[in-house]
Amino acid sequence: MERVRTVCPFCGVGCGLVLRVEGGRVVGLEGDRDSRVSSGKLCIKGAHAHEFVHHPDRLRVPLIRKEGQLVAASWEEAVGLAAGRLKSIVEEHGPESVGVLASAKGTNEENYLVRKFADLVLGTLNVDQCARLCHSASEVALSEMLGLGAMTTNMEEMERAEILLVVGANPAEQHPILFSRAVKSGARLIVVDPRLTPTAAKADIHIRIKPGTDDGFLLALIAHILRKGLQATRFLEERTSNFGAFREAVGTFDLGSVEGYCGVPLRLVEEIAELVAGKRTVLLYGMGLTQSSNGVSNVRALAALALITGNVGRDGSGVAPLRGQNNVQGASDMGTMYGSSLAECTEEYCYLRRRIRRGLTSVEMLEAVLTGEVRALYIIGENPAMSHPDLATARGALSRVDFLLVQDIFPTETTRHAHVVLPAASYAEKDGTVTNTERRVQRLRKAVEPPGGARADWEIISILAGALGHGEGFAYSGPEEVFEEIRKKIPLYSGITYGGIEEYGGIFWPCYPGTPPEGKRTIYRRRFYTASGKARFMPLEVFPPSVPTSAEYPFQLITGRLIRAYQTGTMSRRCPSLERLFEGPFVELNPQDAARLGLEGGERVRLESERGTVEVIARPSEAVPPGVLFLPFHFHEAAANFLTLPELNPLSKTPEYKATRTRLERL
Ligand SMILES: Nc1nc2c(c(=O)[nH]1)N[C@H]1C(S)=C(S)[C@@H](COP(=O)(O)OP(=O)(O)OC[C@H]3O[C@@H](n4cnc5c(=O)[nH]c(N)nc54)[C@H](O)[C@@H]3O)O[C@H]1N2
Ligand SMILES: Nc1nc2c(c(=O)[nH]1)N[C@H]1C(S)=C(S)[C@@H](COP(=O)(O)OP(=O)(O)OC[C@H]3O[C@@H](n4cnc5c(=O)[nH]c(N)nc54)[C@H](O)[C@@H]3O)O[C@H]1N2
Ligand code: SF4
Ligand SMILES: [Mo]
Repeated sequence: MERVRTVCPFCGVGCGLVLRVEGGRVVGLEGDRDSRVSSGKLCIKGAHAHEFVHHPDRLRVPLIRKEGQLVAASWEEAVGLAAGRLKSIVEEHGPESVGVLASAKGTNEENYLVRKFADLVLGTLNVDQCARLCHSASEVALSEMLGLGAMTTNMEEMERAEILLVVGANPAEQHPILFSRAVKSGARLIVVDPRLTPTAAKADIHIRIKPGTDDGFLLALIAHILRKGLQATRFLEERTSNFGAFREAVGTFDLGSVEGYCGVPLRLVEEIAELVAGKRTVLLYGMGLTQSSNGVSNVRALAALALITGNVGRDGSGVAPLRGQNNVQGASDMGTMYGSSLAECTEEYCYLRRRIRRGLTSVEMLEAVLTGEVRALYIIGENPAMSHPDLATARGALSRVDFLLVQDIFPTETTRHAHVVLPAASYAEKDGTVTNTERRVQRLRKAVEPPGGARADWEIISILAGALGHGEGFAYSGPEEVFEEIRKKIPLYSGITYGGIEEYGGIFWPCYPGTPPEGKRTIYRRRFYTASGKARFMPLEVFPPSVPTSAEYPFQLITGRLIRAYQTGTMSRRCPSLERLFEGPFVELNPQDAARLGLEGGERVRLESERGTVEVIARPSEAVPPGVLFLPFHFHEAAANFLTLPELNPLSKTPEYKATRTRLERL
């Protein structure tokens, strides 16, 4: 039996796996004891990550649409068709009529090639990926304030923190191994979440905040610290700019309003403010902050709190956006999220940066299909027919686009609309690198051959480029050669090599030829990555929650996740050990609301928003407060995004997945 060390394909923690290979098949796995991330531990998803690899549903051959049906085709025919359609659409409607969605499931090498393909071969700025639906508020706020849209710290520092302040994230379910590492040293855990999540259940203090009011709460913490004079004065003087104006603006904040606005007693605000100001604190956060019409202002407020308490760039502290997908950090570093910080990218890499217009973002691309502005979509490893908001509109766009090319490992709700489907290799079938939530670059290693005729994404992109007359710019012997090009183009990665990753068990970016060979675990120790080298305060505003409930739609719906399911379910729901735990799509509601509606639990109910309806089983639970519903977005049987609204945060272009006014009726 052969054992192949690689990285878990699910979340951004990046735990190490050892795949057991027999007769060309992955027959099992165990946690990699040598992994510097996980020391052999795995959560329930990682422990079953081999189960989808040989699933009979895997796409094995290219498919093309003939007379309305997707039928098997040769690579030659499928690639010829795709290249021909892309070419003619670009010629007829211009390069900006093509949109590309890249994949946070792809490696760094693959994402780099997607960006290069969009820039050089298609000439379109419309490149984006799921980070837009996720942490783009962090990209916006952290890069303008600190310089880079990434975690400032790492898991080892979390173990040295005295306080862990978790806002709008549920790492006990969504980043389990990171969470168990962070809490093991006994730091005080403060969790801000309207729901009593498994994370909140472990907290010393759980703030059951009113949904959508985090900017007010964070500003109240800041205002109290400044009023008491507890700020880190020397740090603020030496390392930050704009503090004066910021302080003045905060001075007018009415601390007395916090209880009514956020539902948090002032006494608790004061207690938490004093803890954060006085102790080494890591501020961890997630989708509760970013998937909101207030997303950017929420993250600005959180980063400002870290700055005024001096909790950046020093031991046991930091700002920690919990990045979602296994390679969402890397995909953004490679430039597939248009506008991601790439603070130091060289001119030549950003082929199109000099152009003034910005590209369309993920949700905007589908909207642009409906106006005729976008005519072709190339979707690699994303499933917008489940993950985008307002699915009726999103699916309408997918069914109307002139040409849809989808590259995935499984048939999905999105491939159903495709004109051409290309079968991709999974994580177990390819080499490359992925970057975890700590900025740690690790190696994926090929364990088995892809099924049938499936090919690695990097290879497919090269083949397509060749068919479009750009063979020479995409002729690579393998991922390592692509990585060598990345090193030359993206300075933050310039000191990283495959050999170095092997030697040090992963390398943190920034890593330059001169930096310590393991890269920089903690950034901003001496300077920020802004032009002046100082962190920059941004003005803070408190925005009311955008869509208040009404008599017609009396509930606020939060959509989110469960520990045993992953995203749109394409992979996790094909792991029999995880799917066995599936109890059918459900909505959680507070027992008081259930009683008022005459529900005992187990009944079928219809949820209805201004956009659509879904039918699920009612599950009364104290985990949600009265007036709030919780619906996981993993179920294709009852896709939560039929309910969500298409409105986007104007700066980050992230949908408001965490607040949809909804009505609930017994069926
Ligand atoms: N098991 C599992 N793990 C995953 C994933 C998965 O699908 N399944 N997906 C991965 C991805 S891509 C991502 S982005 C991460 C996401 O990881 P998290 O950020 O933890 O994501 P969510 O669970 O969607 O939302 C976090 C919390 O925000 C809370 N919340 C909602 N509204 C508000 C609010 O107004 N204020 C506050 N303070 N909190 C609020 C919700 O109750 C929820 O508990 O998880 C990654 N890990
Ligand atoms: N209502 C609601 N909606 C949400 C969210 C929410 O909290 N609530 N969260 C949002 C967030 S944070 C995110 S990140 C998005 C995720 O949205 P998506 O990225 O659209 O969802 P995934 O299910 O992660 O899709 C990944 C796809 O890649 C495929 N895949 C896996 N490995 C490979 C590979 O190696 N190559 C290729 N080519 N394909 C591969 C999988 O089969 C799957 O179809 O959803 C967003 N949507
Ligand atoms: S915590 Fe994330 S990376 Fe680690 S095993 Fe679980 S899903 Fe995989
Ligand atoms: Mo995400």
